Amino acid sequence: MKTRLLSTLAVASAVGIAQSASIYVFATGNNAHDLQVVNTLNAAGHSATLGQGVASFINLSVISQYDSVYLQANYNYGFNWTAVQQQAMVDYVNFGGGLVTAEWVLWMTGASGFFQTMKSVFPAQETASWSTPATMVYVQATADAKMNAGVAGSFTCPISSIAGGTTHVPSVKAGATMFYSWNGIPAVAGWTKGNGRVVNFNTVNGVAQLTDVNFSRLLANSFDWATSNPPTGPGVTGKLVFAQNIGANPTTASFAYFDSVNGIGAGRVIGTIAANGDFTIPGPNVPGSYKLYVRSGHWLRKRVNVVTATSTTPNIGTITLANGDCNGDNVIDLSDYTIVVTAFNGILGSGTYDARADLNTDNVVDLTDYTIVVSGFNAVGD
Ligand SMILES: [Ca+2]
Ligand SMILES: [Ca+2]
Repeated sequence: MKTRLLSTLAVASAVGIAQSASIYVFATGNNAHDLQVVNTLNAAGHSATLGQGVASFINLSVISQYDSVYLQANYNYGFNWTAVQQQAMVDYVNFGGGLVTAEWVLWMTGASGFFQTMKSVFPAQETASWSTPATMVYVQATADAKMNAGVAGSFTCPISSIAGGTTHVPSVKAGATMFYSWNGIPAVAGWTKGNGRVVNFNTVNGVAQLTDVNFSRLLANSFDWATSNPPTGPGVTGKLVFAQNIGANPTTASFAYFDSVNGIGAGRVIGTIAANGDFTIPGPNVPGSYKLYVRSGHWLRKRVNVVTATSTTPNIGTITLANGDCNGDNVIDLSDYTIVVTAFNGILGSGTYDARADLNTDNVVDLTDYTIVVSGFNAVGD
């Protein structure tokens, strides 16, 4: 672990990346492209993981363990997520996750009417207008230490085409920042939403672009920017109880602080959870009253009120998390029921076993797991 950490730091230091983000990369189905993306981000000092296909469901319990998500719709622009699934991504951002998008996300929003729930977190205006320029001249529009690090103030980049190449984003939304422009319109836009940050690119970010030294650095920088700096003040200590679990507990949970008065995000932490549920996490840099949201695995999110201190770490006691949210969208409903039924009688290592359905972690999906979903049916997390 130490060797890996040191080598990661050395790489990060060499290219000047301020922090190393853990990034969940949605798979496009084009392996050469996906590998190029992962390699590009890792070479810049990040830790990128190739995840599930972009058209399939968002598993919030998985992605909430990552600092940032890369949503690529370049090779697959015919799908839409349900409103509940989109809301899960909105929540992920509001609770501190970073989101970076490549085209055709804004185009799907503007031309196909997709992502109508999720678009509230996009800093760029959606559009149906596009073209296929062979190259684009990126011009720095707003100075930002993280976005600009190692990137020329103006550079010409070959633009990939995947059934087209570039959307003509009309403008950024009020409160958003245009970091780079192309012919005066937004090429890279970003803003802060809740505890999280979102960046929209107006291009498909294919292999030709990723082999350009300035563009590959800009894409890596966007994750550096989108990944919120975790708070470093004194936080809280406590114990998590994972309801109806008889096996090993999750080893991590995500915690997000929101100001209890104005509701503004005050930092997100991925905390380490001891085998007995004990945890100690850092807190907002300004001590005070906060709403603290906790979630982990297939347990619903829970909100508790906490008061952080100047130099001590108050014990907030026991937080019990409700079980049964197999697909991690913070609701226990028919989707979760179906996951359990589909995996029923599955034993660890057998064909039908699905860890998401093994709610009590005893390596078998049976009546106990079924009962957990049924008894919690229609429950919604905080
Ligand atoms: Ca669910
Ligand atoms: Ca079980």
